[in-house]
Amino acid sequence: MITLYTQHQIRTVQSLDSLWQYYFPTEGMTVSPQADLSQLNERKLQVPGVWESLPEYANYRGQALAVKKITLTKDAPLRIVFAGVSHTAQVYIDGELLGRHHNAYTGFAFDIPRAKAGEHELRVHISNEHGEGSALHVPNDYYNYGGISRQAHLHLLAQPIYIENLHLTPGVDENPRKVSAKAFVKNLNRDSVTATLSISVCGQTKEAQLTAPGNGTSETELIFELPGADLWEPENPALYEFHARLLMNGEEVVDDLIERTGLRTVAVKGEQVMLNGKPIKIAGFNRHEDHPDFGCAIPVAMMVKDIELMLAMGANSVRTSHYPNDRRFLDLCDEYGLLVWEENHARGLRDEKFKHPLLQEQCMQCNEEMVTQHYNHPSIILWAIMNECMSDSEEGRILYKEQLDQLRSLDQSRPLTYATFRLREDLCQDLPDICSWNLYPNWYIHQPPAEALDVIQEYNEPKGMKGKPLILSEFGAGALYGYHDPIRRGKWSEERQCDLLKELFEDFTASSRVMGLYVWQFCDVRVDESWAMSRPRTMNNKGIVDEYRRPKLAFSLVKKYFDAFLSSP
Ligand code: ADA
Repeated sequence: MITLYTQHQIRTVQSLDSLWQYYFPTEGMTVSPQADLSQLNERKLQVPGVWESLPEYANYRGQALAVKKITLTKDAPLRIVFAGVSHTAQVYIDGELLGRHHNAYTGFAFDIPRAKAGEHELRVHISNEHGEGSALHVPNDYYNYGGISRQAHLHLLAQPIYIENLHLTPGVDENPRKVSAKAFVKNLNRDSVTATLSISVCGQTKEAQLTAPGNGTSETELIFELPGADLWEPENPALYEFHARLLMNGEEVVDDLIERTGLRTVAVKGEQVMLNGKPIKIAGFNRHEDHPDFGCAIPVAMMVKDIELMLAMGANSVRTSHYPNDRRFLDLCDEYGLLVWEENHARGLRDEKFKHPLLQEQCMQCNEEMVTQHYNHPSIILWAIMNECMSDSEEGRILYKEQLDQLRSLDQSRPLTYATFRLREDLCQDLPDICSWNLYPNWYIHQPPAEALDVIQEYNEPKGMKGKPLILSEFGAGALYGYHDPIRRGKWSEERQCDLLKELFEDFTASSRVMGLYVWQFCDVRVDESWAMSRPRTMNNKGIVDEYRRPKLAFSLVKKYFDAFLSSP
């Protein structure tokens, strides 16, 4: 999908990031994709962007049409790429349906093998509704925005055959400087096509002949050894661009794709996570993609600010709670050397929500798109699924196992985990490579943090956690920015948040069993109105900075404990 670095020098790519015309229904919350636009409320909205940025649509949950005129100067095969539409899209060109996509947090694309020169209307029907069509986008402790929330591009292809993806896997023969480069070439022709794949990196070029089946995809692997290359590690996040080219008749370059990665290996060894063969400790934040001015469509400059603030607090990692993130944020993590826990889109789906008939299908699709699109980011050191869903039921175990097996089939180079809070009832601890727990002692329940940790070990070491790395994937407390209560130190005061975090850090960092810590959460975020009674301001206020990234008192406390934890053996 769409990145911060240039992915094509041969293929022509046009950004569609600009003001689009949005059309909202005058009443109710439905609008037909073929609606007469003159009967609708027309507004301008930037892409990427969300309609909640428009004052009159700040609370709008419904449907809208986003329209963009495009002009092609010649007949050409066309690929229309969306890095994310929140949360359900139907894409039309000149009134013809190209396809649908569900889920705000993964990208998608549609191919038009022979688009005609001239002006065309691109029309996207968008819904951010809650309803039976979505098992994952439900009223939740974060907000489901509406709009073309990530970038959009037009790809003008030279031929109806192109390099769809290039997966780079360091660690061949357990050598991080030995890299598998696997190219996926998609053929839009009816008949099979033979071509030459050429891949260059660090002055080396290798080629292979391939035959792409008609209306199908071929997979071609080349192996590179880069003996003089730097490894990717937080202290030196060295990155390398692999330039793949597709040649016809052995000489005419018809397409290209540049993918970037870092040479590193990640593995689990006993209770440790190993990066390039060395044990690491993890200290970081849970971060939602959320901002009061931009919703989930956070500009890159804001992403940079978030990373700088996390680093200023001594973090070396970020958890993409609770969905795959924008590739540009992952690019920044690659460049900063910030380790990433990336997870699929599922939060707190239990009981009736977990039984939703579309749950597994929508999770499996999200898993496939997450891994396929984010595969090359060296900063992603682990994949996760199903935050606080039903890992405490036999039915749930079946779905957890199916999803973890799916991830292992897609990527053998990263360990897997899931975050649970079912201290005594979890039934899946034998399934992941790493065991991860969300704990809120002394916030939701009165319990000494050390006791919670003891319960986790007592009940779960015998059930599969023994001998695996242990991450505390969430812990924290709430505070309203600017609410000070230095004497009583009542709940929601910044002082109380400091007191509770101090207790949590003291107990959790005292345990040599814990190799990873993620504070819940980096910044305050908007939540669904249905959560308002337990969420002052209709916000989740457990941020260490508020929604405008203004630091609370706990900012320096977190830094103190992160620094101590990461510098201790
Ligand atoms: C859970 C959940 C988070 C958030 C947190 C909280 O652990 O995973 O998304 O809701 O609790 O603030 O209570």
